[in-house]
Amino acid sequence: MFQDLVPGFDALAVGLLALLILDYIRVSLRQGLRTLPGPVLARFSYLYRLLMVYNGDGPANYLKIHQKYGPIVRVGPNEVSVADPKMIPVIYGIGSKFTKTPFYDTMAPVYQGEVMDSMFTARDPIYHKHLKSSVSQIFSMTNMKNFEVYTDECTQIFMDAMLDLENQSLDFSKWLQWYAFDVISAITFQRRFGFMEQRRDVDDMIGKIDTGLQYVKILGQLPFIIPILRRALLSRQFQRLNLLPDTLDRFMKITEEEIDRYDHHSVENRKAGRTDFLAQLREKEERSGKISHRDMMNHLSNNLLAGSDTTAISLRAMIYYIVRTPHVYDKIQTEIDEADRHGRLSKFITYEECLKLPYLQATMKEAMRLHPGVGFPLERYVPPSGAEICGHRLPAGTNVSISAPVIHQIKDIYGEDADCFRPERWLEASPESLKAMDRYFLSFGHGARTCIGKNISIMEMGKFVPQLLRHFKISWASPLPEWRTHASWFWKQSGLIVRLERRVAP
Ligand code: HEM
Ligand SMILES: *[C@@H]1O[C@H](CO)[C@@H](O)[C@H](O)[C@H]1NC(C)=O
Ligand SMILES: *[C@@H]1O[C@H](CO)[C@@H](O)[C@H](O)[C@H]1NC(C)=O
Ligand SMILES: CC(=O)N[C@H]1CO[C@H](CO)[C@@H](O)[C@@H]1O
Repeated sequence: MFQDLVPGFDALAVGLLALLILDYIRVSLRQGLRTLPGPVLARFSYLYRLLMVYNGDGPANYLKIHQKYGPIVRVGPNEVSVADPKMIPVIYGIGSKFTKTPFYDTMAPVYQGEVMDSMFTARDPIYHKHLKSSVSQIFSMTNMKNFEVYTDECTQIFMDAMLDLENQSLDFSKWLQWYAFDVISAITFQRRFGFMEQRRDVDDMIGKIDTGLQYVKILGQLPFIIPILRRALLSRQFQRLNLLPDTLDRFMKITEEEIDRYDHHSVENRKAGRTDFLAQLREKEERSGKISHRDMMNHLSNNLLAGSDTTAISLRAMIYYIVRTPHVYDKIQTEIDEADRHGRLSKFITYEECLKLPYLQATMKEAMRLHPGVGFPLERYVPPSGAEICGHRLPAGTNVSISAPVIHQIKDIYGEDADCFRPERWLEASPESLKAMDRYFLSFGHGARTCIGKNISIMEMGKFVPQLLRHFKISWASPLPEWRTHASWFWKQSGLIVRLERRVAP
């Protein structure tokens, strides 16, 4: 009987294997994709995508495949990476029908047992519009002056700590993140987590985000797992198993506490003239209608998640490139000192004042060009009508993406020395080239889903960096010649070891 069954098993196994192979071949020959250049493994399997990002070198690997295969590369069974700047408005432009892919589901938090898509993760354009409409005014340029006082408080704490730690080797990768985190929480609900005061990762909050990002990095490459995981995350049994660390729980709790605190003291708050994000949202409700508690939680917690790592990365990039490029350091220092001598800088440099430091602004852009905060491709679906991308007709549902680190290296746009740190390029460019450099600058994304927090981060960095350079001389103090970087969506750096020495402004 057993022998009778074995041949049957064999036939079944062979049959299944044949089906699997046929399926692989079918996938690899997918209409519209089979003629695209790219590595062979990528046609069959998501493994290739995973291998490209696994070690944290995604940005360099995406650059490499485009150098090898050209401006359009098939990077997965149904995934295409594009390095042609002319396609940026097509894919991401306002009015484009390309929506976000399940990749973004990996970053949605869970609140009260239900997935809570944020303005950043939302894939449905209607839901996205609903979320955006209640907050967009708070992110406007004119509203930034209401947030300056909160950043100044944090800057004071940072500077005091630097005086205290004068001449010692400091891990600035950590300090800048502590700063950015405390700033965004102060702006959001007038509470600092206290990273700078305690000089440590309070409640392991940063560590937990990092752990979460490792999941994003890996699971985001394996889209067939995402819906399964999403369902699992919501099941009671799974939550009891506690397999995934509660990465975002702590943020949700704090956000909830802060809403409570505000609501219990709303009269005092109003007298005290609070102008943080939470206070402004509550005031706005009186003019334009109630915002649900869930949406409130959504907006506030999303500020913390979207606005801390990104700004920290960009601050690190600025400090790193300034310190490692002496002629840039000299020039920026001269610009700051000159403005200072002429009485054009307040005790805390204001947003308005920093916008009048052109070399500083160019340095900020250049640092973000070479090292964008988001190092991964920004994935979108081709709409139901299909699309013409780089001369290829791609079918509906194909996933297309463009990566900032790849676009920012294109010599036709950024110059022959696109791989060098040279802020001058932003000041010397002809009006037409400058327009292209700006239009294709992808550090904040592009178009319909561009970063809404851009004004906050430009304000924050523009005020902080000159304030620091005004009062301290920063030098490289690491035994290693470089920092280290690891991209898992965010392109984080470590090993930014420096020493600060107090200086007397001339
Ligand atoms: C230098 C700092 C920052 C960088 C480099 C950055 C980068 C980005 C990028 C690349 C996107 C688009 C992502 C995509 O297309 O998938 C984005 C979206 C977003 N960012 Fe930022 N960001 C920064 C700061 C902030 C801050 C401070 C906040 C909030 C306080 C914020 C909130 C958001 C939100 C809500 C979105 C989604 C917008 C939408 O889809 O409508 N970001 N950011
Ligand atoms: C920043 O402020 C300017 C001026 O108010 C506004 O046009 C722009 O939309 C703001 N940026 C974002 C991303 O909201
Ligand atoms: C730091 O170093 C400078 C120059 O070496 C010195 O003048 C200063 O006193 C030192 N400060 C402290 C707090 O050690
Ligand atoms: C990586 C990714 O999100 N891939 C998606 C591409 O599109 C197909 C359907 O068209 C999805 O099933 C994949 O998950």
